[in-house]
Amino acid sequence: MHGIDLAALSGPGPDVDAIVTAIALHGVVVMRGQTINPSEQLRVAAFFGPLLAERSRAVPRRPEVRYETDAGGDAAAPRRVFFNEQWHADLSWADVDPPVTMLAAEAVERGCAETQFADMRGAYAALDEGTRTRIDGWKAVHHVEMSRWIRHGAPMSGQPGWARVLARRVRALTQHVRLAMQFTRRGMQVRLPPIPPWPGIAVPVVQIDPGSGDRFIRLGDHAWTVQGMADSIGPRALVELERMIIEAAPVLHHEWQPGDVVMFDNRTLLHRREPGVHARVRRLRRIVLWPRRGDGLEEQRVN
Ligand SMILES: O=C(O)CCC(=O)C(=O)O
Ligand SMILES: [Fe+2]
Repeated sequence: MHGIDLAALSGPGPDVDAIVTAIALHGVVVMRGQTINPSEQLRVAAFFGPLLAERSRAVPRRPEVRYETDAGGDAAAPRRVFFNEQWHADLSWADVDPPVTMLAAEAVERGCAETQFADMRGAYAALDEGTRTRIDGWKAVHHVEMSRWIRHGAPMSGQPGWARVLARRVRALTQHVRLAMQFTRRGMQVRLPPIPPWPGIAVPVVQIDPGSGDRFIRLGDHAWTVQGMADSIGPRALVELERMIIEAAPVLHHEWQPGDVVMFDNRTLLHRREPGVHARVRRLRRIVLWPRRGDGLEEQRVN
């Protein structure tokens, strides 16, 4: 999108509305040449709706802004970014769907990992009638810890899966309490990261985009099984369906340039960091928007 100077925005208005419309229409909006620091990014993001507090990797004193940092070629990078390299929707395991994510390039070297977006409306449109009928009525079960265990458990650590799931859950609860105290003390209005119910929330695999009326596929790395299927069948069926859907989906490759701010529809797209590219400096700041109460998006999720 041209002609938008995010730092100059003073509040909700025509520019914010134009960006919202463009996201609904195109899925991804790229605004180049922006100069916004973390505070400005936060101020501008808040014009679009409530913000989510991050549990980890937050900017100091700015818990709504999370850093995705690559120092360039450091040995820990492949492991740290592993989950960002899987096709996912941010917080698809939450009880409501965050509608939009904003990524701002703070420092990006030429040749650093792209961010890739897969259009799930296009994916549904490309499915054959047989598959559409087969998945009609499917609900995928999304849970951030369960999916990491079931999908990726073995290669990630020697610890038994259940111990890691439990440890992550205790950590999430502790962080929740710490953030709640922090915000209450400062009188801030921010959504705390939700704690997902066990063993996940059931999310319809085929959904209708309220804006366009198009059907789209809702899956991604946080989904780990299909509700009602045996554990010996569900996880495999889901991964196979997802592979097919990604193959069918139109994919946008975003190469980062300094000054880029990207906002995308976190419901009708999946995204990932380009896998296997870790050699270059890359620092992005992420802000996740939360639905406004009563704007219809909270009713979107049918469990
Ligand atoms: O680093 C990227 O390209 C994507 C990061 C991401 O998916 C996230 O922070 O949720
Ligand atoms: Fe993400």
